[in-house]
Amino acid sequence: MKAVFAISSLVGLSAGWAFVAEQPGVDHYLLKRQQTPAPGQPGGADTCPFNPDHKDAVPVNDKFPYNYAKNGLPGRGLGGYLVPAIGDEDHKYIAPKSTDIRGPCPGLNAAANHGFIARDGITKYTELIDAVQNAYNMGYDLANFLAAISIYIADGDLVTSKLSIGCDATTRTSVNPALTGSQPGLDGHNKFEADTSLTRNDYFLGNGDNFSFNGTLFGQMVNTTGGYFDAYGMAKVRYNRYVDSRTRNPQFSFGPLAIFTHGAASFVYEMFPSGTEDYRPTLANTAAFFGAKKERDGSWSHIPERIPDNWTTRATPYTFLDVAAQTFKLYTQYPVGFGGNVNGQFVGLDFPPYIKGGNFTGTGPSDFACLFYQLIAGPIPSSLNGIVTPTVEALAAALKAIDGPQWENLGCKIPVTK
Ligand code: HEM
Ligand SMILES: *[C@@H]1O[C@H](CO)[C@@H](O)[C@H](O)[C@H]1NC(C)=O
Ligand SMILES: *[C@@H]1O[C@H](CO)[C@@H](O)[C@H](O)[C@H]1NC(C)=O
Ligand SMILES: *[C@@H]1O[C@H](CO)[C@@H](O)[C@H](O)[C@H]1NC(C)=O
Ligand SMILES: *[C@@H]1O[C@H](CO)[C@@H](O)[C@H](O)[C@H]1NC(C)=O
Ligand SMILES: CC(=O)N[C@H]1CO[C@H](CO)[C@@H](O)[C@@H]1O
Repeated sequence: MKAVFAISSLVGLSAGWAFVAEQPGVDHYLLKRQQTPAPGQPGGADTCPFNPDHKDAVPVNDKFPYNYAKNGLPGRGLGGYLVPAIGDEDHKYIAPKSTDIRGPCPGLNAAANHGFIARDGITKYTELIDAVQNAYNMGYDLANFLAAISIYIADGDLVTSKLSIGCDATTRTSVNPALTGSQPGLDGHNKFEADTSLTRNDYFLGNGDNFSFNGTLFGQMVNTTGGYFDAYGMAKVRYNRYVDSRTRNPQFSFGPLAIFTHGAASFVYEMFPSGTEDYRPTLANTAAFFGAKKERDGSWSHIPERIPDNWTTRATPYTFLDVAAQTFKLYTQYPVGFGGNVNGQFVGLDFPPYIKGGNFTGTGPSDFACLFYQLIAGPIPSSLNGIVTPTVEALAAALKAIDGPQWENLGCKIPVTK
């Protein structure tokens, strides 16, 4: 009986962690999709830019305070200011050099091009949390959650707390590459980077390039939304991207973590719009953040991401619960199945109690909040330490980082054990 329990709880768990290693008795067909690029492939260590001259981002100061977020602590959360501030040379736009790393997140790429993140694209926990608060007025809780999940669990180093915002830069992020193994950075597929991204190819369909901007996909997004990227247009875009991947990608995988792609879609209309345009998600503004440049023939090419001129942040912080609410809003317009393609057939997965047979069973935004939380907080038996990634230490570090009273009133169906 005990053994059966152990195995079934592991199955539920591994459905959440697309990157659980092979375990006897575990139905792992959907779990092995995490891919490490082979030598020479995009995203891998040998093709990753190397900048020998790493300089940390310049912190905000009394003259140019932004949100006054420093040292990984909560800032003021008072938005509506110009970014970059007039006269702030440290945070002006500079195009990345060929030795600088950029990746799948337009928000972080733009932050690096403006020096809120180290310009070489190798950042660390505290710098990342400061950067998104100061540059975008992202809420501390959300900033912390995203930083924790990306650095501690998915793609970075537990000891140095360093993260590459793109390809594998293990030699610079890891405390000891021989011990930690490779740290794929944010490009790492099916860790935090997922299929069905707005403007990035699926890993499989793109021959392993899942992080470069794809102008055709941006063009589709423009067409679908009519160039006005609100919650209704973006819900349609998410749905189209899902259907396209599920239809064409034999390796299609949409696990619980993939719902973050819905969350990221909300950033387009919640984080990018400018107060100087009444917070309307316009084409010119959105294109600047994505680094999308319209060519004469109507196609979209890529230039470095930048914060548009005369741009002001959202007024109130964009919080974790805001993302859960927007994820719910996007998802419920076009509910889609969780799971993956196996031998030409879509197979739904279970992630109790929020996903059953591929169906999301939640009834409100807090269920998405709880699902997000459970992705970090789901207990992993310590006997599996070293077999599963993330390790128990990684989960513990992430849980510690995001822990706080904000979770207590959510009423999640599975209480989180601390
Ligand atoms: C700690 C903070 C952040 C982390 C770790 C992070 C990480 C990521 C990652 C890994 C992706 C790729 C997901 C996928 O496969 O689709 C992504 C996508 C995205 N992120 Fe971020 N991000 C952060 C903050 C931000 C901010 C502040 C913004 C906006 C100001 C932003 C906007 C976006 C958008 C729009 C996408 C979707 C891109 C696309 O699908 O083409 N992110 N982010
Ligand atoms: C961009 O996406 C389109 C649509 O999925 C695809 O046909 C095309 O091959 C992609 N382009 C590149 C350069 O990957
Ligand atoms: C967007 O619509 C225009 C006009 O109908 C069309 O020419 C173009 O090919 C479309 N772009 C994409 C990427 O579908
Ligand atoms: C910046 O935005 C403000 C407010 O909309 C506007 O009055 C001003 O003309 C803009 N300045 C520039 C240089 O675009
Ligand atoms: C979800 O539920 C519906 C019935 O409401 C069912 O037909 C479907 O197969 C389920 N699974 C997925 C992955 O959609
Ligand atoms: C199909 C596709 O997207 N191929 C691209 C894979 O990535 C490499 C390097 O980033 C490109 O050169 C290919 O065109």
